[in-house]
Amino acid sequence: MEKTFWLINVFFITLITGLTAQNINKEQSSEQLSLWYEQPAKAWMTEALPIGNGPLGAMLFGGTEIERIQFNEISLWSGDRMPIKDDLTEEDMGAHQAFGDIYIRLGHDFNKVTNYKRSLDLNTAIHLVEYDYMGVHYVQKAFASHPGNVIVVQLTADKPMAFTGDVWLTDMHDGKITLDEKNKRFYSVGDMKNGFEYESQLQVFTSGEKLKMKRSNQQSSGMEPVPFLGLNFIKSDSVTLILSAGTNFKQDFKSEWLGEHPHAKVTENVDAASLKGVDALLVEHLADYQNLFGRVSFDLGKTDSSLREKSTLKRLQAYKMDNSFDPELEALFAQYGRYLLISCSRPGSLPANLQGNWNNSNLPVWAGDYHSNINLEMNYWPAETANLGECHVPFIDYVSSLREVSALNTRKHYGDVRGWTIQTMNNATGLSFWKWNAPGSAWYAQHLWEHYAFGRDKDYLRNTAYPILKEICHFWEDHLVRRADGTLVTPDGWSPEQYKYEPEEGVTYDQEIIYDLFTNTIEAAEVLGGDEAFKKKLIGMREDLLKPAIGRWGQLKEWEIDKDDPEDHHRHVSHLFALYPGRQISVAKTPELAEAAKVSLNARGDESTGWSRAWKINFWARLGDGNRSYKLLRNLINLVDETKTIYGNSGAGVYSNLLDSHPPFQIDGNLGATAGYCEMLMQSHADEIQLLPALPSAWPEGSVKGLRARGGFEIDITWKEGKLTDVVIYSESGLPCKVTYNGKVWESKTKAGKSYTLNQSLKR
Ligand code: FUC
Repeated sequence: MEKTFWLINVFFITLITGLTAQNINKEQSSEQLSLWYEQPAKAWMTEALPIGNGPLGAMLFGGTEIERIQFNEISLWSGDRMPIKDDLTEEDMGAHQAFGDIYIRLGHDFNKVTNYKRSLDLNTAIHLVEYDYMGVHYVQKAFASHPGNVIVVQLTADKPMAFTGDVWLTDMHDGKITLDEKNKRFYSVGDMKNGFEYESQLQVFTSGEKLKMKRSNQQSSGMEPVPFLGLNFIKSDSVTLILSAGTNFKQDFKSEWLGEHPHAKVTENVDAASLKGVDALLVEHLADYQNLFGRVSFDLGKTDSSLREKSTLKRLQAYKMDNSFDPELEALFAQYGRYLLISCSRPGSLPANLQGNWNNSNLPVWAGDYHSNINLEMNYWPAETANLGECHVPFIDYVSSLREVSALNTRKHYGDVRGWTIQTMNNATGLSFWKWNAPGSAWYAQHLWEHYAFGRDKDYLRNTAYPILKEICHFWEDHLVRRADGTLVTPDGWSPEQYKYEPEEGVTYDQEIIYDLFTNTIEAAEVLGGDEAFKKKLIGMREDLLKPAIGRWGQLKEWEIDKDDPEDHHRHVSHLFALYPGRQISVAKTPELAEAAKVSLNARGDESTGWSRAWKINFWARLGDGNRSYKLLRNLINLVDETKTIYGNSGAGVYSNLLDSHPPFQIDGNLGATAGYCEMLMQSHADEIQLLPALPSAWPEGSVKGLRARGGFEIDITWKEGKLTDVVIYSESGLPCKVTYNGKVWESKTKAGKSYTLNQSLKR
């Protein structure tokens, strides 16, 4: 099926100068962009609300008797740092660790509290708790400042001397907690017995003078509100807390991952923030956060006002039970993924793990690790399209940091090969555990290329991305097997996580990811020039790779041998990598394979784990079926409270705090879903920008502003009655631009820094 495009010869372009990303989005109000609840959270996983600044993350409960603020630092890991043994165990790999909690005891009996509301405003990244108690109106405001690397909590009231209670800090390990009584600062200092040292400091400000230290004989476990060492305040006008935490983790294999003790840095953060004060910190926080968050807006339609007034929990219940039409909740969920990524992935720290940076356990499920066979990659699917390129950087830095250690591991396992790859479970220091995932590093490499494809920073491509792409190609040059007929296959592939089958040749998942790696590297070599021989070699090898093929029941084959079971509802759909996030299969260029992908997807079914549903939103968007994507989206915004691990289809969806349930909580489903919205509304993987490629009939009217397309473009799209009405394209890099909608094409040169309004040409 050839798509017939015709070139519009006459089109109208309005040049708007000076329109930049930063001033296009003030369109979704805080009201529309808030999660809110009528009761304090009881359960960490399903109810508490997350804030974070990249390195620090916290979950807030909004308690009135006791408030609990559970916090994390993204580099606090147990386990070993260095690949010391041949057969690593899960214990060697360790796990991401919980750090500690702040508790504030106010003793406001919730039964006597009125007008209670706790909320999280995605526009400002502020968590707010408000209520009335004994004639006093109480407000608790909390935010995580990225510029200051602190978490700030401020309690105020409309009457003086309203606060009497205790505050204390806990530690989830055997750290020592001390209190500098004079300066009202808590310290928790410890080490993980693996070389990693950590420290947190909590500065307390109260207005009353009657502050005293309180000791208890009971040891705090970090889970229960037992003050080991508390600070008691009496009749204070307000309570302000400033927390910072850090470790000596250094993202450098050569230094054995060890840097400075965090004491100086944490002290500096808390001192500087204390000096600044909450108001100045807030101004700084808003400028930083909104610069990222404010770039994109989603208007997917209006929710009925009677529904809009309800709490997030009630809306989720209505969405599930009454099949309510709630496009504002859907837009909120799209933005939540952006909020979460901004809050747990900032340059200078580790990437988002399985739970982003929100973890209350020292034995989190799957170690709270970096899973290479879908999860870590999915976390970063929205990074570029949802206009958060900066938030992609921690993943890229992480990949860079793995090179040497992974090359050692790879040679131990694969023998005499160049380059490197990884296993399925990975920690912060490149310790790899469980099944080898041979194409894992090539999948990571896709992200390095995509960061260039959207951002067009040639220096980055030359100095950071290309050397890594190239060395991963070297791994495949050495590891691929050439058959007698010249075909290149992987010798030992495994389609994740199909336990029934032993490793074998030419598994589709491997072949497609290698194809993607070679394609990206070839394009990178073209951009940079000067590596002709290598480029030619890759072109030849790509040609010889075993390609995706159609099986006996019309499915896209998962293995070379046609053994796919039509009753297989496995959550992984690895053989469709080429459809998304890859670009080898598309409706336009490979229609038969796209059709086969549909057959496979239909057989797999829509019901599966959280992340699997999110992936399927993206697949159907690439297949141009917006209604099916929408169905999957509804399947994902499915209120559940299941917290045990289930691999099948039950318990998957979202918790009342909108965090994705695998189950249990796993952040990939949130982030993959946000990527899905972007793919439904715009795609740019096929050398053109496709507008509204998979618009569902549930969103007849709306707009999306600030999405990012490959080639360095930012796009605003408006539609009515399911049809495009307005498009504005902002060119960041000045590359030529090709836009398509419904078979119509607009092509033009662009100038960097200019915006183009395509009014008539595409709409007719
Ligand atoms: C992969 C998936 C599981 C889970 C785990 C963290 O192994 O198959 O469903 O998401 O990663």
